Formats: sequence, structure tokens, C-alpha cells
Amino acid sequence: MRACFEVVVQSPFIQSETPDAARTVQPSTCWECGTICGSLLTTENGVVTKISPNPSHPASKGAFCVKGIRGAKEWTYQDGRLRTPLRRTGTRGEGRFEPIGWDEAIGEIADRFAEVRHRYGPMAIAGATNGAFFGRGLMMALLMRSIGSPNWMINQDLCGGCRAVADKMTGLNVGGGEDIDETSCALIVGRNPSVADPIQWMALKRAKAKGASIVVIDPFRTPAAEIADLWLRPRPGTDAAIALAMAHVMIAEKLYDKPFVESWCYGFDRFTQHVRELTPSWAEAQSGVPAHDIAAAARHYARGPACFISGHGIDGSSAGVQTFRAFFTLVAITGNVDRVGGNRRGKKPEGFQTTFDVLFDPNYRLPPEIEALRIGAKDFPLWSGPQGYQMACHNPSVLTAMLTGEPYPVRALYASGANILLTYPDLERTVAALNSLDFVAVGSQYMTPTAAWADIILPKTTTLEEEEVSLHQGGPCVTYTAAASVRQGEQKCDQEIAVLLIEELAKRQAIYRDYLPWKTQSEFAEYCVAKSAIDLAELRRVGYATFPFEQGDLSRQVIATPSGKFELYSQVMEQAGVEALPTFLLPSNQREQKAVSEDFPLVLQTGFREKSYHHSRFREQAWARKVSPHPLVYVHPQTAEQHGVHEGDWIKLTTPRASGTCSLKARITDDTLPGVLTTGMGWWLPEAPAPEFGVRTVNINAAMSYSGPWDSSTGSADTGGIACRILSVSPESEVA
Ligand SMILES: Nc1nc2c(c(=O)[nH]1)N[C@H]1C(S)=C(S)[C@@H](COP(=O)(O)OP(=O)(O)OC[C@H]3O[C@@H](n4cnc5c(=O)[nH]c(N)nc54)[C@H](O)[C@@H]3O)O[C@H]1N2
Ligand SMILES: Nc1nc2c(c(=O)[nH]1)N[C@H]1C(S)=C(S)[C@@H](COP(=O)(O)OP(=O)(O)OC[C@H]3O[C@@H](n4cnc5c(=O)[nH]c(N)nc54)[C@H](O)[C@@H]3O)O[C@H]1N2
Ligand code: SF4
Ligand SMILES: [Mo]
Repeated sequence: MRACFEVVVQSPFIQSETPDAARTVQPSTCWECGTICGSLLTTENGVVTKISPNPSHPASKGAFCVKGIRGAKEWTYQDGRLRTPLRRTGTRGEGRFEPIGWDEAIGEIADRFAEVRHRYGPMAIAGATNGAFFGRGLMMALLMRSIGSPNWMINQDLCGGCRAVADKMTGLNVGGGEDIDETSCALIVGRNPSVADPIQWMALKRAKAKGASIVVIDPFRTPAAEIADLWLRPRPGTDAAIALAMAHVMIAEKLYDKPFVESWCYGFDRFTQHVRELTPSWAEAQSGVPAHDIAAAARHYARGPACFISGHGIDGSSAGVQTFRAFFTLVAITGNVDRVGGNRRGKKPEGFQTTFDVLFDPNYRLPPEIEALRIGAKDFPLWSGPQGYQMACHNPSVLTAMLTGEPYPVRALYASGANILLTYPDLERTVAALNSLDFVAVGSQYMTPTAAWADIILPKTTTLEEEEVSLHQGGPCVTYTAAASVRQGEQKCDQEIAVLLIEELAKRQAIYRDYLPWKTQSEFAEYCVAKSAIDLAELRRVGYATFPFEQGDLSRQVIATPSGKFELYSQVMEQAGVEALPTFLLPSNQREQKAVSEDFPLVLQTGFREKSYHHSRFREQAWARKVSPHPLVYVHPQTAEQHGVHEGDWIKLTTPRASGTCSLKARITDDTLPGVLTTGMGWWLPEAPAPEFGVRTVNINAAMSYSGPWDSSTGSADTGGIACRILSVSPESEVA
């Protein structure tokens, strides 16, 4: 057991005044992506001129990436930055706008929301954002609740939602707590840390140098696969079979941690029975991975302490929760929960309030009878119900409600912090849904395809202009983001916008209750730390604060399942009517009707990350486009030969039930498997004519469907493992 007993706010770096008083260097945190890295911001006359890593930060330890160094800065100070609110002048989606003042903009949004609310009721207004990981996402939930609407959409069904729900159902609470530095074996599944997470990647290289073994499960040859001691290369979407067979080996060879299982696991006998026939040979038939490699992976991992590192490659999928459940049982039965070198459980300073705490705090929740009406609550209670991951809607069903009025009309949308035309599958359906609405408002820092479809656009601040206090499970520590830059115009942050809208809606008798007591980001930051031992002034000065936490002694911790143990057999899932034991489902490309498989002979993987972009962000920046100039699709040489594809050709492809297509530039390589097309996501062309900006040509979500199959717990659609076909191949010379 490890315990630390005092709150430590170290001061390796203090805001320093150089001889030039207008120049300061300030510790902050990059929140451009969920990796969350400690940064140092050099500010001259209110402008951030340099962003660099903070080597003292306890979570990131100096790890950083080029997006943090260049992207955030250039994004903030770009010519295309929106500086005033805009009102649409042409038809919706035509992309023509005129500048207006804030009073007018907020007044008009309030008028239109109030009209919709009076005519159809509060639930006819929906919000869309990324999630409640930070204040700006939480503010969207609280704004909707203030209106009286339980309907807010987050992008997590396509991101980490399956992992989060599986983690919660199993009772592990290990999100973000990979103790890579102390591990003997890192099991990396569906994760490309060298691109997606520099903190993990640096830690993996340190662990490898100290002798840890690295086992990678990934169809693609990633840099992690290249440094692995063992690389398992499954057919996409078949990982659950591998995990269940690994459990089979651990149980058959008695490699699991028997005393731990007896004390802390629930349902082991049923689980043992369940995996009895799920041998490595069975898993080989499902996944294409040799049985002896699966057994070897089980033995590596069971030697421990072992750390499970997972990523989007097995998330955002219609079998995501079951796949994660299968891997989480390995974490549980080997006792790698909260063990040094394993997966640390979530830690928090006593009294500290996170955005999730506020989201679930009864004081800030709508009454249960309104929450029960949230779109998705009936079909996906583990996602949208009162105990759901972030209590957010099922997005595809919200789009259906917009288009059909079922289960009830949704007539107005406020989207902020999500670029939904790029990041929701089935672009044409999203566009049709937006076109069908009475009113669309979008908050954005610059013109995006989603903003171009708005009636009113509100200009927003960037992370360099916003203050944030958040919890980082790496470390673990509390970490601080400074509003270091002066604003570049009349921009406001999401919290300020929400406060103004609630005020104006109240004047129109169009709110249910004001759920937003904090009027500024500073007030909210104060609230987060008020009941903890953390001093906000000191946190602002240092940029982070470590805190005492318990590790290892589970008798002093809460395991939030009905049995109070880690549930291999989940009682909550049983009650919700979904598989209570982790189960292997064939990937959707194999579940499709035979006719479909014949028409769609290939398998599509999307979402492969690129170093210079964050989803749809930074495509307007010259340096980023220089690093990654084209939307690529990786094609195996055999597949290329079969389909007449040459290096540099443009491939137009589509998938079943999609209403559009996507064109991508071929890169021929055996890094990807035969028959599998691997591509990224988020591509658009800011330089192309508005309002399209290339969203119908290079955006992979134009060629995908959002209408199922869906994960039975989260309602997630597939972002990979999808049947796909090539419609045409054009030589580069013809496209250019
Ligand atoms: N530079 C950069 N970094 C980012 C982001 C970004 O946009 N740009 N986005 C951030 C966000 S929000 C996220 S969610 C993460 C995503 O980043 P990661 O979690 O790393 O996920 P991906 O890059 O989608 O895929 C990771 C790996 O999964 C593999 N994979 C695909 N299908 C399967 C499968 O069926 N089984 C297995 N075992 N592997 C599979 C892919 O080949 C790939 O190597 O990155 C974060 N970091
Ligand atoms: N086909 C397919 N679709 C996918 C995925 C996939 O792999 N394949 N991946 C999914 C995943 S993992 C994710 S996380 C989602 C991402 O989906 P999104 O969150 O929609 O993606 P972003 O491009 O990051 O868009 C975020 C928008 O938020 C705003 N924003 C960005 N940073 C800030 C900020 O600091 N402050 C404020 N106030 N606003 C900001 C910007 O306007 C930006 O346009 O996409 C999902 N969609
Ligand atoms: S990985 Fe890069 S973009 Fe993400 S938080 Fe760290 S520095 Fe920022
Ligand atoms: Mo994500």
C-alpha cells in the first residue's frame, strides 16, 4: 500500500517577471486534447508568444506535442478568428453572415428558444458539445437544464464512452490511472500512443528501457507495435475473443490472483464457466491471431504487475462495452487494480469538486420525471439514464427526433465545442436534421462547417483565454489552466454565454430554474477547490497541486457496484437487459447480411490520429497542412493490386446505409492488413468555398452511417470494423 500524507504544492517554477515587465512566463496546462499536459506560457503584452512543456508537471513530466506548441497559439491569433457575433443573411447553410452586437445576438437566441419552448416544450431544445470533462462542456449541460431540457449531446458515444461504461459496470474506476512507469508489462490494445498521447508514449519508452515487456494488440503496425515484445495483429473488431481466450489461459494455468479474486471479484464461477470453451484456438479462428501468441500474451500479462493501456481502436464501436468488459476482467482477476505498476483507481483530493461531481449533484439536476424523458433513456439506460455515464442523449435518436418528431419534436439546437458536421457519422442526415430545425445557434472560435449552418454564430474564447481547474489522474494531481492571453475581440467563454442566455430566457419566462450559480470562470474555479485543502492562489502560481491519496488498500475504498466487488458478472447490466458476462460479438462487417458483405468486400477503420491535427482542428494552419497535406487511406499492397489502386491515387469509398461518399489519397503499405482500409477523421478544407469546405468530399463521416448497429449499453455506432467498398479510383493527375 502507498499513502502520501500531505498536500504538496511544489514550486519548481514560479511566475517570473523578466527585465521586461510586460513579459511573463506562467505555468499552465494544455487542454487541447484529453492528454492534458503541463505547459509554460510566455506572454508578452497579453499575447502568448511561446508555449513549451513544463518538466515539473507531475502528470506529464515534460511530455508535450506540436499541437500544444503551435496549434493552440496559431488558432487563437489566426486572421480567421471570429471577433463578433454573426447573423445569417442567406438561406441556412449558404454560409452568408453579417456582424451583429452581443445584445442583439443573445436577445435573438433567447427569443427563438423561448418561441420553441412555448410551442413545443423545453425538451424541444437540445445542446451539443464534446462532454463534461471541462467547465465549458458542463456549462452546456447546465444551460440545457436551466431551460428545462434533459437533452444534451456529447461526442463520447464515438470516443471513450464504451470504455467508461464498462469500467463503471465492472466497478474498477481505473480511467486514466495507467501506472506505466512502475509496470513489468504494458498491454496496449487499440491505442497509438506515439501520436495520441505523448505522456503515455514517453512513459512506455522509460518502462521499456527499465525492462518492462510490451504486448500490443493492433491490426496496424504502429510505433508501439514496432517496439513490442509481442505484437498480436487481429482482424478489426475481434479483440473480445482474444481477451476471453487470455482469461481462459489464465484460469486454466492458474495464473490469476486467487486470493484477490476471492476477496474482491464477483461472479468468478460463472465467468470461469463462460470462458471454458473459449480457447486460444477458438479465438484464433475469430481473430486470425495465432493461438500460441494469445497464450503467450496471457502469460506475459499475468506475470505482472501489468498495466492495461487501451484506446479508441476498441472503443466507438457497436461491441465496445463487451470488448472492454472482456479486457477489464483480465485487470480484475490478475489483481492489477490499484496495484503499483497496474491500473490505479481514480483519486481525488478530499472535498474537491470535479465537473462530473457537479453534473451528478442532485442540486444541479432536473427532477427524475424530466430526466426519464431524455432521448435515449429508455433504450440505453446505461448511457442516457439517471446513472448513465454523463447522462447525455443518444445522438442518432436526437437527429431522428429532429427529422420525424419522434418520440417528440426537437426544434432548436445550440452546438458549442463540437464540430458535428465533421464528427457525427452520416453528414447528409446531420445536414438534413439541421435544415429541418426552427433555429440553430453555434458557438465557435472560427468559421467551421458546423458554424456555417447556424442562424447565429457566437464568437468564443480559446483555452489560452480561459481559466480551468481540473483533476488529472496521471500524477495524480489537480492542474490549472491560465487565461494568459487577452481576448482577440469580443469573444466570450461558454460559461459567460450560458449566464447571459439564462438571464435573457428568464426575462421571457422561458427557464425552468437557474442551475448556474457561478457567473465567472474564477467563481467556478473557487467552487471546485473551496472545500479542499488546495489554495487557488497557490495553484494559480504553480500550475498544479499534488494531494494525499490511498493506493492499494481496497478495504478503504468504495467499489461502486451492487456487490461492492469488481463484477465479472454485472448485476446492473443484467437489470438493464444486456449481457451481464463479457461476450464476443462478431464485428459488424461480418454480421451484415451476406448480400451486403459481397457488395462491400473490404473493412474500413476510421479515426487513425495524425500528429498535427486534433480531430477537425488546425486544418487551417499552414504548418499542419505541410506535415499532413492530404486525407490518407492506408491500403495493403495485395488489396491495392486487387482493386487497381496505385500510390497517390484518389479512392472514392462508401459503406452500407451511408448517404454519401468520401475521397481519400491512397498510401500503399503493409502497415495495414490485407482487405482493411485504414483512414483518419475530421478532414475538411477551410480554403474550399463556404459553406461546404470540402465536407462532402474528404470527410469520412460523409461515407458512414449513424443508424446502427448500436452498442446495447452505450448506443455507440461503429467507427471501425465496417463493411466498405471502393466506388472509383482516380489517378492523382486527374484529380489535381
Ligand atoms: N494527434 C492527435 N492526438 C489525439 C487526438 C487527435 O485527434 N490527434 N484525439 C484524441 C482523442 S479524443 C482520442 S479518442 C484519442 C484516440 O487515439 P487512440 O486511442 O490511439 O485511437 P486511434 O488512433 O483511433 O486508434 C488507435 C489504434 O487502434 C487500432 N485499431 C483500430 N481498430 C482496431 C481493432 O479492432 N482492434 C485493435 N486492437 N486495434 C484497433 C488502430 O490501428 C490504431 O493503431 O486520441 C487523442 N489524441
Ligand atoms: N468516423 C469517425 N468519427 C469520429 C471519430 C472517429 O474515429 N471516426 N472519433 C470520435 C472522437 S474519439 C471524438 S473525441 C469526436 C471529436 O469530435 P469534436 O469534439 O466535434 O471534434 P473537434 O474537431 O475537436 O471539434 C471541437 C470543436 O470545439 C471547439 N473547441 C475546440 N477547442 C476548444 C476550446 O479550447 N474551447 C472551446 N470553447 N471550444 C473549443 C472548436 O470550435 C472545434 O471546432 O469525434 C468522433 N467522431
Ligand atoms: S498531447 Fe499535445 S495537444 Fe494534447 S494536451 Fe498535450 S500538448 Fe496539448
Ligand atoms: Mo475522442
